[in-house]
Amino acid sequence: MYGIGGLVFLLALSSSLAQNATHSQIVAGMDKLFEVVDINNNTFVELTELEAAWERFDADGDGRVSEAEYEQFGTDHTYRGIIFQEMDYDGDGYVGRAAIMGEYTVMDTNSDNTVSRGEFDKYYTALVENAILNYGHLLG
Ligand SMILES: [Ca+2]
Ligand SMILES: [Ca+2]
Ligand SMILES: [Ca+2]
Repeated sequence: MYGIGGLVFLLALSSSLAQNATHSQIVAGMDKLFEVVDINNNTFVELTELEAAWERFDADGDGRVSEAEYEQFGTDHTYRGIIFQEMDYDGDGYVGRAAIMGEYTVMDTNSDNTVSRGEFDKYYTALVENAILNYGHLLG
């Protein structure tokens, strides 16, 4: 469901969001996150920028992210294992690059092949609110 790019960004959030953050606090947090992700500051998130985040996870460079590689990046998200399993749709223990493409397509709600600041904010606000809803908290 959620691409691994989303996880990179969720991990980057760390403790910047309180457990009981309000909707407007979450939106503000995601909007701040956009500036981190938009590496070249052109007010759009390109696929390459998402891929760069994903590549940080693939420590051994074999083109796929294992659960062990993924877990090295986060220690304070108790639900991360559950999310990893959701992303690993074929159950082989790895999340591949295809998940990034999938996420990008879902984020681009008006299908103009770019992800705007508004599209990004909306996607990640929903993602975080879903996580809180499903797991009762954002941080472990
Ligand atoms: Ca950009
Ligand atoms: Ca790997
Ligand atoms: Ca778009």
